Amino acid sequence: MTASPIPAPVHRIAVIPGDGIGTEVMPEGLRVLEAAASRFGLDLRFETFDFACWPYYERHGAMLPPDWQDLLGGFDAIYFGAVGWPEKIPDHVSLWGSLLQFRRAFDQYVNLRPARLMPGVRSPLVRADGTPYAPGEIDMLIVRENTEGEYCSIGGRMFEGTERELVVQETVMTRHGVDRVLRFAFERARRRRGRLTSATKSNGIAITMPYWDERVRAMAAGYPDVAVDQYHIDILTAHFVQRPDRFDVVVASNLFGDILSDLAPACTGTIGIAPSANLNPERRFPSLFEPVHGSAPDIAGRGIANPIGQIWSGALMLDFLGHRDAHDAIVRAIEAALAPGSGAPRTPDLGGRAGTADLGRAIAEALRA
Ligand code: GGG
Repeated sequence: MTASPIPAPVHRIAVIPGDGIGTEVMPEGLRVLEAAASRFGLDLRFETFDFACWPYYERHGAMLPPDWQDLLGGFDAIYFGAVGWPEKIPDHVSLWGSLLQFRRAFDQYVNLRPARLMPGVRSPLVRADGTPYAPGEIDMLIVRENTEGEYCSIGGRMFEGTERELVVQETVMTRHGVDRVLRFAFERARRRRGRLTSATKSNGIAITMPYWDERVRAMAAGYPDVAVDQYHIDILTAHFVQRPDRFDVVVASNLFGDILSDLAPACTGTIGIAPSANLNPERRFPSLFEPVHGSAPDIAGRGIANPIGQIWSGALMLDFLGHRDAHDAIVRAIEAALAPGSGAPRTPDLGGRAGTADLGRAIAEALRA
């Protein structure tokens, strides 16, 4: 008797392209995920939703339907493009009406944002002696706290339109919230090169930030194998530019993590390739995977956006779903397409003139090869 093959586990994935170039890079992300599914025998079931974008807002007066939590809560993962179309909706309305709701409701408290200098991509930075960085020499992982901190939206306005106009907004840090993201970052540092850098501004923001610093020191006691640096955010941004190769895992609050995770991929050539994973590490809720870049209204509609941030985010999603081999193969396919002399098309941010779909197709082909 021959044993029947064990069926691949089904992964249900909610697809939300969103706004602007999100709708252009998403098809390339899906193209590569489908190529990975066929190569590794994965059963990925995609369902696309048309909310979390300005056309939906124009029709319904809200970014999301009232039952969005029920709709999305049963998926294994959410694959997201970009949100924001300031010409139509104020950015804080679109962001708070969609992405930030997902992060909070699904307790995606870790935002993981790798930045690595890839072969064939030129860093705008050079060493003090003028030599360029080689591929892999800049390789950091930004761990951004993703559900509290400066993004709490607690506050308000008074006496609007008068001379007494007043606005106030709070930062909230909880011991539970800070410790869990720090623990995640220390664990990652232990599995990488054993160095963790923490960013605050505790001389100026003298209540919440020293608290974060204290929790870093308390957590460090349990990780004697991890070397810890603590910097003020201002000088840290200077070090990112002057010595980006010094950093391994960098952990920061919601706002500082957001800023550093745009700066880090800029140090590695282009934000167009930067991926991110909004994780609920306990897997009680779906995690969300999206490029670091936003909807980029300045280039939207021209078909020239770099799809690699979206594609690499798909690789992070497969890794989180238990398919490390598929993740590694996608990253290798990205590297093969980018490699000097590969002949693969390059989008304008990479110095070429190719379109989004040209590069997406080249990566899908490299994955099949
Ligand atoms: N794909 C990411 C995206 O659309 N980002 C828009 C944005 O402004 N995000 C701010 C944030 O991540 O806090």
